[in-house]
Amino acid sequence: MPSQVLVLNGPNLNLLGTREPEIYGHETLSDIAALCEQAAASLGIAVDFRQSNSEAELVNWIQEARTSRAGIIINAGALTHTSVALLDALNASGLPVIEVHLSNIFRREEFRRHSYISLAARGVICGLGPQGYELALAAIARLIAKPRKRTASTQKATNKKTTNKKTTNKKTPAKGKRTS
Ligand code: CA2
Repeated sequence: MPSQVLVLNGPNLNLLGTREPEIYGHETLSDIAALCEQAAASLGIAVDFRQSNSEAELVNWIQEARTSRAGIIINAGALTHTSVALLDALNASGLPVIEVHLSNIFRREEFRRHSYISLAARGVICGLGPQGYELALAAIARLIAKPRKRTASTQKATNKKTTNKKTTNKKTPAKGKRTS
């Protein structure tokens, strides 16, 4: 069975394609869902694409994903800038998370520049419209296939631990006994 990725969309994203096309484009959320299905199929993964206007429902879905999904892609809408509950749920999931925004949140109002979601995300894609979801899927497919790479510092810490273990495993000679 292919790995399944949860693609979550937050408040008001169900309105896509109906208003503010100069910011969010003309595609509807159903168009983006279809794009994701197509992209996922070509990457050999599956998507579970959802939208909710309720923060609680989004938190519940993230909690459920912990045991049944391989990763999460999230456009939390306006909750991006307010929700510690979503941040905590994402961190608790232990899953790789990619954050997506249709618009470039850094070219807009000041309050959109801060994201709680980013603190849980392995990567953030914004300003590329629906293509951002495709890119996020490609990125998460690689993260799923290849678990987290060790950085030079984590590798150094592991080496140190191994060396310490070897040293402490050495039998200490009993008092007064010679070892050679
Ligand atoms: O750019 C994005 O994807 C956002 O997550 C969209 C959110 C916004 O609050 C974030 O700052 C950036 C808003 C989604 C509302 O979408 C609408 C679409 C059409 C008409 C009205 C709202």
